[in-house]
Amino acid sequence: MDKLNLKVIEENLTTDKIGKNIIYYEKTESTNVMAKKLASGLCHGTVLIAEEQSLGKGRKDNKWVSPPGVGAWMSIVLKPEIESEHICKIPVLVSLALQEMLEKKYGVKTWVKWPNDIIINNKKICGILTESSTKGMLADWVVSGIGINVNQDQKFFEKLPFATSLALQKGENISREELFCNVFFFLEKYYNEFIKTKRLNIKQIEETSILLNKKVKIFQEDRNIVATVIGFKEDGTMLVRDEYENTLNINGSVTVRGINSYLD
Ligand code: BT5
Repeated sequence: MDKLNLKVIEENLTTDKIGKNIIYYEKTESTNVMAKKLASGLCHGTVLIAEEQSLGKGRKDNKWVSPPGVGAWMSIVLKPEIESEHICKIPVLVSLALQEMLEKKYGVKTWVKWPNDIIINNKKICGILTESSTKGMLADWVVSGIGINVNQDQKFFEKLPFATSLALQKGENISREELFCNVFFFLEKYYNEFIKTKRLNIKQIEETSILLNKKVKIFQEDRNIVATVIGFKEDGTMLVRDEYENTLNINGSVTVRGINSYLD
């Protein structure tokens, strides 16, 4: 098995905070579960990395398949000094950072499937699971869980036909150490900017969205709707127009699918 070389990550790190402190597990249930347990005692920018997760988590009760040696399974502990109302912007910010990182560093055309997937060639390459805790009106900590499929081969995706890995897309194996350093760099860049302005770049969200102007199915807790995506808002929500011409504001707790399949 290809094992991560933490020394290589340390030597190539170009960030101030994110990734300076790494907690490494050969195998753990879920880096998000561990990060949430430990978050209060950890400093901003600490990253928990697992070679393998036995119970990797997606949103709600979804599972994230996380075999050893081929993925980038990580949880980043953030300690933003912001009012809790801004927390919901962080998953959007993380998706923008990862989208730009993949395009700039790996030359692959990528899209964001709001609110938490990164897409290449209509397939999911990365999922994001953000969990947080507040103290009064303020954020206490935010854990950004990121799963990137890096070096899995085609066989792995027989059971996940709507997903892919970076290696399959590039036609070559990818250095996971370099990828971690790239993730940390882009995340820190976006995070620092966000902390100054507390704003999201709507133009960028719309330009990188694979959903804009698409007719989609939206699965909410209490109902499902069919609607066309017409834009995104400064608070990280999505604007849609439903079949009755009502404009609705959708928050990130939903699942969005194409009319017939994952995307189409
Ligand atoms: C997500 O959830 O996409 C968030 C995934 C976050 C995973 C990271 S890994 C590090 C950290 N620790 C954790 O325990 N989790 C985070 P969701 O939108 O609910 O998508 C989950 C769905 O994606 C599943 O129901 C499957 O259909 C599919 N899936 C599972 N494993 C996958 C994989 N490796 N690649 C692509 N799709 C996958």
